[in-house]
Amino acid sequence: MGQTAMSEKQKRLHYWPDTASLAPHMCLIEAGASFELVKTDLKAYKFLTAEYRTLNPHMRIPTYTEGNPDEGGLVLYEAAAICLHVADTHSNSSLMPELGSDARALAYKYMIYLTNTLQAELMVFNYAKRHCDDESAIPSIRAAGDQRIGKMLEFLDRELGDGRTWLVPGAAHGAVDYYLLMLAGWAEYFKVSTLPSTLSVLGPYLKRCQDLPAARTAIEAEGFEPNF
Ligand SMILES: N[C@@H](CCC(=O)N[C@@H](CS)C(=O)NCC(=O)O)C(=O)O
Repeated sequence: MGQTAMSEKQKRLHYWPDTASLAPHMCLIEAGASFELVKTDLKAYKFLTAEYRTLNPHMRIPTYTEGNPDEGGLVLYEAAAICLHVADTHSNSSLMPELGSDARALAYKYMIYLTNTLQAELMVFNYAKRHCDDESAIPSIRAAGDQRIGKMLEFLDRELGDGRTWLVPGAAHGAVDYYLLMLAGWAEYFKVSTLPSTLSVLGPYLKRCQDLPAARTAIEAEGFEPNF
């Protein structure tokens, strides 16, 4: 009796436009969830209050909560974990293929590939100064990252080149497509030398992802210019 039903718990997503909160934001919209968007400018916020640190010790965006964090409510960070949790709690959505299916296994493969490779590399590229003691090393770190990001985007272009509509062959669009749209948007914004939009299959695929109603709605709500 004491427990609030999951559907009644207030959901909140701490976001900043066009950052790692974008895929969770699109997944929440796709799932039809009702949630509050909390704009959280870390540059200003981290010096102003310790409140956010209690939610996310890494002081990163995004953080997602369900219910009151002070009363044992769920506090979740890591963008991919939020996307997968939203899929799990909205199993009537097509965010992830059916549990136990081959398609579901492939969706895990792509989600983990994206977080472990493309996202990690984009972070090093963007925050190169955090990866060296000597500032003169920054251009070389970025140049190596640029090459590696290009190879990853070309790999994804080849994967999509077999005629599939969405990243998981034969499946509906879902969380992995929103995740790739988010990461490719950063690559485009960072002006890497292999721009995702210029790749023959990946480019049109990204446009297709961006045209999905949940993507359009999230981009409009966050108020940034679409990357594709
Ligand atoms: N692995 C984390 C990374 C989150 C992350 O680094 N977010 C960036 C925005 S895209 C951030 O908060 N950066 C602020 C900083 O690193 O100071 C995730 O996927 O949620």
